[in-house]
Amino acid sequence: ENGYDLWLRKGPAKPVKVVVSGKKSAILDAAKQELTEFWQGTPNATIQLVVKADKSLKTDGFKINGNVITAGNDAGVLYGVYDMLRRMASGQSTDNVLSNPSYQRRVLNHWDNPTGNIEHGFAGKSIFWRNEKDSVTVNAGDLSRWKDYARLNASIGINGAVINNVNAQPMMLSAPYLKKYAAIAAAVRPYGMKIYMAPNFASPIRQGGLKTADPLDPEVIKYWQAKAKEIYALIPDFGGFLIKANSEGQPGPQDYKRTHVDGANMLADALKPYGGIVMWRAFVYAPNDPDRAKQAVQEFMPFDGQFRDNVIIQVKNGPVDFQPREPFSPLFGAMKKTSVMPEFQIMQEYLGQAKHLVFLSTMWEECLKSDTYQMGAGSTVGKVTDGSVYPQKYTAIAGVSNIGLDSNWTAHPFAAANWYAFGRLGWDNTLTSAQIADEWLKLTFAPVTDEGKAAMAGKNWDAGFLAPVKKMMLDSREAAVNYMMPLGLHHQFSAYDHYGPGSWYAPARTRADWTPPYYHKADKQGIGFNRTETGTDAVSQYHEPLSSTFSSLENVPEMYLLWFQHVPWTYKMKSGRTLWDELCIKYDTGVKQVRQFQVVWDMAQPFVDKERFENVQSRLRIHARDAQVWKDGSILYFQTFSGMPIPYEVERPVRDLSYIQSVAPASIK
Ligand code: BDP
Repeated sequence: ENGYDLWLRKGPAKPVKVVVSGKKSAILDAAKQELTEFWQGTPNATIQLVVKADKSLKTDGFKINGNVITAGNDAGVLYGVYDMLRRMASGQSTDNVLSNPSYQRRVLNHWDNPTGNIEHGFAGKSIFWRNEKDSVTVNAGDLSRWKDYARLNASIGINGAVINNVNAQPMMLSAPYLKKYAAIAAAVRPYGMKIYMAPNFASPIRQGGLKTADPLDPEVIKYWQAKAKEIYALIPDFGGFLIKANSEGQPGPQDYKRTHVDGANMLADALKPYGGIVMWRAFVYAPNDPDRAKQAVQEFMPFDGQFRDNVIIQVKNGPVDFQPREPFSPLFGAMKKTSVMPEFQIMQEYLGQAKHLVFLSTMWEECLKSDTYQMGAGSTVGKVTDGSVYPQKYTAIAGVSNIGLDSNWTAHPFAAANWYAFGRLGWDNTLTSAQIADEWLKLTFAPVTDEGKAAMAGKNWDAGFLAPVKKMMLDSREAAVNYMMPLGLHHQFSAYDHYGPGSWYAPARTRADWTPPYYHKADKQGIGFNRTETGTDAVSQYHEPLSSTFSSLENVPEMYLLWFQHVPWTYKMKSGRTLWDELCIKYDTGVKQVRQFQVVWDMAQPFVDKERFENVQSRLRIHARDAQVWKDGSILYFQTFSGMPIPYEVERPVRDLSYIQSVAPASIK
């Protein structure tokens, strides 16, 4: 197995009859074809696919009752088909199923550049672009790859993709590129997917030749209206724009003394006649502010209620930047009159990239289930973004993709579980990670061919493979937190590659908020970022009871301790140990967990094909080595402040701090 089929692997199909009641369409044809190619149920069964209005169904929702799948729209039928096949393959019932999506728009964000490189892409080049400039071409290989991409997405409910980087190039709005967007849109349309674009805010100047990109300038307004018209003539179901404005050097309305509202509403007005939306990112922060974590709320709250109804503010799960652990962004609980959507990062930029085995579902589940207390207890991040706490005309969720041209799409075979989990949580934000891991493992590794099944005869797949590997997945993100940045530490990476440890990294003339010491604030007394009222008071951006809990040294959950507090090295933790001892033990625990993952995987060998087994095994070796570097480097560096001995139950460092510092920031390979 080269891994290309991911969770859509198939054995020889059993014969099945499919009866469709609905107007003929490409999507219904796709639904029928998937059933015919994948059917493993009773031979010669008749499956009915029915499109009809049903008040209990939202757009894309479906019902399954025995052999009948009903939905209000064609895409709903397709999702129902995939769900039926998944249920049959993972041993779940297909009776009385009623399933509606949590979010209307379930969108991948590709950070793909027109050069073909992907920003923090770890699985090869872009599947969409390859540095073609003025003659943008499409070949048969592209078409089949895009079709498979769309199928994989549709099978987990993803119905949209922004196919270029948020650090955007103006050429994306040029005629040859628009033609390619149209070709990609056509390839994914039969699977219910829409294409979106991340345009550069300065495109009126850099692509259109105007003197300004001021959103209130009449020529600029005309430019965007004309672009919208041009795009929709080519792509009638174009989804809309995603904008990174005035952030990390990207242009935006503030360059013209205008506001986020001015910029977002102008674009929203241009897209409105065609039903398009604007996803405006809240990831904005300035180097001169004492606390980066506070800035999104400061910048956006004054505008609550002023955005058009086709604007959604896209908010990263945490207030800083996709760290191994952050508390949820307070912006989720703040806005009440503006649509807000979560942005997760599927690519493991800060979580070991394609080298570490880290199942991110538990992290997203933690975020979605966090209570914001926006309208009292129970206002979880999931509920304040899916329209159930306050009405939003549009609801959406975004995931930064980890997909590239590698033959198995995501390089690390287990990274595909993160793509899968994003889709499943976008469909149902109350799912548990345990269920998602269970499904993914069954679909990805259970034997499907006759030879595969024969090879597994007499072996106990559930006990020998499923249970231990699932546990490994569910523990893997906490392990990464432990060996990288436990107890609420964050952004401790070497330089910009965001892979290895670098708590010491602070070269002259680098923005403070791009260096780890800004975040750990270690000194002789202790460690941690004081965000209580005696510090930056970021705690006040959370509703009660959270603000008091996070301000209290006794009550703050220990997993967020050093995020919110500067704590003495000798402080007594709940375990009875000092903070210093506890910190050392956390790092060490993380390393031990990864060593155990190696054992689990080696024991799983009889159940896995050679190619995927060896792929994962060799990545786990790198994972274990680098986890140890994280532990050694971090403990030895922080020891220069605490001056305290490493507790005896912790494995002695095997590398010198000076060695680790000399190879970072080039990253420890
Ligand atoms: C950071 C990445 C940077 C992205 C930025 C963003 O390091 O490459 O451009 O996020 O989300 O995590 O815009």
